[in-house]
Amino acid sequence: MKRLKRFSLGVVALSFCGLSQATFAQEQADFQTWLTELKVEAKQKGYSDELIEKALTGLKPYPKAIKSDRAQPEFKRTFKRYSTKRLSEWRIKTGLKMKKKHKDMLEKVGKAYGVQPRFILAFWGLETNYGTFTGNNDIIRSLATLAYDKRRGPYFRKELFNALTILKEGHIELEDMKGSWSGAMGQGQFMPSSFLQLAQDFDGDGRKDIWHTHADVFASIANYLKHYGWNDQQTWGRQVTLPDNAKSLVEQVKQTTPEKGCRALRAHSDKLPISQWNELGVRRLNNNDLPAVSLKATLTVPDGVSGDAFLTYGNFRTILRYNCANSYAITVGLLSDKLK
Ligand SMILES: [Ca+2]
Repeated sequence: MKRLKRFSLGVVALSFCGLSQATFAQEQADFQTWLTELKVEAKQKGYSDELIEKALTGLKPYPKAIKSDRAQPEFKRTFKRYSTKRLSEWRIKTGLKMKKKHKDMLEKVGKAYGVQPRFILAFWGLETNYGTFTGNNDIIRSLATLAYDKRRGPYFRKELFNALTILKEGHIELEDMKGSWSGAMGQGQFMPSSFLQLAQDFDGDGRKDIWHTHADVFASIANYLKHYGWNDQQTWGRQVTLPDNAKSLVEQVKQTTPEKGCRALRAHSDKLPISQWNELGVRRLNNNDLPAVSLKATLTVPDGVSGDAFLTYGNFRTILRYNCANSYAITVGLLSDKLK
């Protein structure tokens, strides 16, 4: 939820780490000056004095927020390593348990939004280990740190005000507004802007509680997917085998017109009908023909032609709206398959 939620920052230039003591003190002082100005703007935007005082007074930057920013695993590891680690026995077993435990609610939400429950489970499982690890950082503090940082300041400043709006609307108490270093919150890791746009109050108690209420968590994830074009009559894609001429095949189907959407799509082939992939010698993992469906798919080989190969469909693009990284999106798909 990265436009949701997250997006990749690349490297942040300014840092609180590795500074000399004098520079560090100066940096802290600059942050406090910046914070004072922020409070003035918050007042102009109509947030109450009480909220501003409570949420912003005495705030200190989180050095960790900037440090962690440099280490987003979905961009640093090979696909195989990233995916194998996440498709652990624990995650699959727990997912199947959760599927049983929350069957009624998952089915109800799935029907209401048009998303197969196994995908809701897969996002939930990958984002926060089924709600057991949602991040312990104070969201306002994380966002203020990144808003102060020059690299992506304007984006995070907006998210900081969005977070204040969430507090103002009473969905969560300040003390409980926890999440990741980058400001992603709750069991589905929504950025504040995504929260305001897409989070759901599915149990109807007046609060969109993506931290503690399963109904709201599931419905928010499903609504996010629905908003970005999910089609519950289709799956995400599949792992395939390539013919002996894999290398020349991949060359032959190279993207001619860049596909619109997130950057990860640049690492995909042209979009071809499944029947054509079949003619080109692409097969299911068990070497059977691909299904005879009239779908178009792109081929992607995240670790190169000698690594795993995948055909991806429309829903794969929606998964990328959650997090623009092929490793992430394929892993969501593979986990959902395990939870069928
Ligand atoms: Ca609720």
